[in-house]
Amino acid sequence: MRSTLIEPVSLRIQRHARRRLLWLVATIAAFGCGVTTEDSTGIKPAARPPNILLIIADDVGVDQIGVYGEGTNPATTPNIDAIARRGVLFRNTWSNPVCSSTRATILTGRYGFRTGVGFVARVGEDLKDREHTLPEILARHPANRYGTAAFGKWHLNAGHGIEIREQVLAAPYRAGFSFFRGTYKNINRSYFGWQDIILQDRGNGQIELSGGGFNPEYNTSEIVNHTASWIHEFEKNRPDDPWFVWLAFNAAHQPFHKPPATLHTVDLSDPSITCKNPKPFRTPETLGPCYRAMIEAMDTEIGRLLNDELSKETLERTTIIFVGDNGSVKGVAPDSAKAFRQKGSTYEGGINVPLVIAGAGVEASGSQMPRERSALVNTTDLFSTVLELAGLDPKAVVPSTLRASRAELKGVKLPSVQTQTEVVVDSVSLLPQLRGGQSLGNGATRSFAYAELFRSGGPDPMWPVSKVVRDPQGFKLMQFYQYETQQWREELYNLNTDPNETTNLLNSETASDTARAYQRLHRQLNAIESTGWRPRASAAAQ
Ligand SMILES: [Ca+2]
Repeated sequence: MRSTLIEPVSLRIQRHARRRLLWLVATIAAFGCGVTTEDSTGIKPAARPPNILLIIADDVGVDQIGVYGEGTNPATTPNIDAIARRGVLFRNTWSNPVCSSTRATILTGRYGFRTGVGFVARVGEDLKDREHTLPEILARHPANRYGTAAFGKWHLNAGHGIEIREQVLAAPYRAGFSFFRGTYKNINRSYFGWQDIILQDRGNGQIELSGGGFNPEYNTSEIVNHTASWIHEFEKNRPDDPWFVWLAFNAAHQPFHKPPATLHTVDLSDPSITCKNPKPFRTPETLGPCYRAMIEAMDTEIGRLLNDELSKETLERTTIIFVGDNGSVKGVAPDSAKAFRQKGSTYEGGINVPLVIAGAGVEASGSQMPRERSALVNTTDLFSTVLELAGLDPKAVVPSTLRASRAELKGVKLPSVQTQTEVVVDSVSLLPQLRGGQSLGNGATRSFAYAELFRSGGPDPMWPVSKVVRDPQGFKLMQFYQYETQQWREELYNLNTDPNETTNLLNSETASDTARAYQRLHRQLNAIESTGWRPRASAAAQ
């Protein structure tokens, strides 16, 4: 790196002490239930668990991924399409409408109202140390301790101020990763000049923080370079252990730009295509090509990682998960009426994200088409799915209570969003659906999906506070918080007959089955909230 803003600094953070304590708690709980240690782990001793490569795309909805066949002008994504064709494509996956809150659901398996992350991470509304996360649990795998690393965009935490910089930047470590390299939040300046932070676990609670200079290499490619390097190094040092890699591309979040020409096939020669940031609204004709080129560049680099960087042997031992963190960006929708129904909204354009899973532990498709699942999925479900892929029983390995205490950040007040200490996990494993041929595998599937956006502060039409629930029959109930009245306004749609959500069924005389669906969904929302919903909207109204 040409400049270094952050000198290497060693921090002493008490994550390891916490891990030991949690593992002790889990073990005691298992013995308390009268089961053997072996049963309590849910381990299949003979099988080495797979590596898990979790790829997260930023601001890429189903409309941009070719294999989904939903967009009128998708990006060119042959490598993501190929992952789907090898494995399983989930048609009805809901994330939350923005980055941080979805990422928190994956890491914890819990809805945002439990973790307090309902919007873009802000102080007090970000991932707390008290949560139990995927990398923490995998790293203490009783049979094969996973190596854990995160690359690319973090953006699960907030915080600012020189005095706390090191602690803030160490957030990926506090969340359980032993290695991190990438940006703490979004790229501010350029994909060709981005702050490159490195965290390295040195053991005994010591973490080294370095880097921080502006890396001039193309971000999308560098993230893959760093991922590949870490995997190669890990496999050399710990050849018998699996790894869990959180590969969170900054792409295709703004700043919009023209990627290196070798990484995409989009013609960006028209001088009107400026790819200029910001305000991507109402200009899909000039930003759309850049956006699609950025997605294609990401796809190209995913292909390079899988086909060139990872050995065949490694690939065979790896489960690949590709998921979007929220819908496509506003302003690139071909239909301008949808411009405000994409990222940031709880309409389908904001929360229906791509999810494809293939590789180790996933039954091969056996045809040129992916096995497609229409079952409802929440991004929370990836939590239990990953644990079960690793041979772990979530019920046995997730502690029943949150941490009683957490490391405080000096100088930052972190208000408690909720006071519950019981860990409620909102995660349904997809493992049965990764097997079982073309027919739906056995196993529990969701009777509803849920998404939300909440935040403190006043009304903002760009980010409406809302919560939504849908059922497998296609009925979707939306509630929007009205600041003036402090009441919730409702809309009801039938996604099967009205996928664009144009006809609010509550505006007219409803058929009896619609009325029943409304009552059912209403009860469902109440049931979810009764398990601990803290009405952040009331905070928002303050
Ligand atoms: Ca995002």
